Amino acid sequence: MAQTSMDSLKEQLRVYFIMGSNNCERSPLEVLAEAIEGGITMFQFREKGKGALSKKEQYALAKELQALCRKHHIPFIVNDDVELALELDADGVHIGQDDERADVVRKKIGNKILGVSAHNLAEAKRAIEQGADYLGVGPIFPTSTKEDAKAAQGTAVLRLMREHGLSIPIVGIGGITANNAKKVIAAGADGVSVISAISLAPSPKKSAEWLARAVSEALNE
Ligand code: 3NM
Repeated sequence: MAQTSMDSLKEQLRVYFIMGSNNCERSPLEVLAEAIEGGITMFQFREKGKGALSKKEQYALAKELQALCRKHHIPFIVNDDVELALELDADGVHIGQDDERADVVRKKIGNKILGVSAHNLAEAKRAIEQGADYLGVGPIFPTSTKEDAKAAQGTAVLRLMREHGLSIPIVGIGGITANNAKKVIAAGADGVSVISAISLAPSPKKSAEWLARAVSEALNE
């Protein structure tokens, strides 16, 4: 990836909001609209786990959320489902270690954004070799949002990746809030990705604002 596009991806990853209908207690569209008002910089549609919508309902919701993102120039990324991402002409796809290999997905999506979850240095290096544009690294802190999440590993994993010279854009994930976001950036991440800190917040707008402020302060420290 060219340096300029890597730099702009790093900016887009500052406050990366991830959500599916089952992460919200009210209308996902309202939650996303408020999160956008508060300053999120990227959005991932992740309809997974208990209470997830049927394929048909997923498509309809994804279409609406994507339209909102487009209106506000927020990149719209689809979790796991490469076919859905292509059908919607999404801006990118995010895959985990149990999904198709990153190089296979890269061939299918061309130059769309490709994010890969990596839990350790070896996974990170392999994802980069296979064509990832950015990495989601976690869980940094304990999370109850992902049923099969691994044990929290703290910010040390981010430092380790930077110490080994990995310059790819990285977001931390797992249990991140406005109160601990600075630690994630200080350890080497370019941004934070969150589900519940925004989706379940009394005010998604305020929560997004606080996260954006914490990230921007930490980047300037
Ligand atoms: N992936 P919350 S942790 C989707 O470690 C996801 O790869 C993780 O939710 C990983 O911000 C996680 O509510 C859940 O803790 C993040």
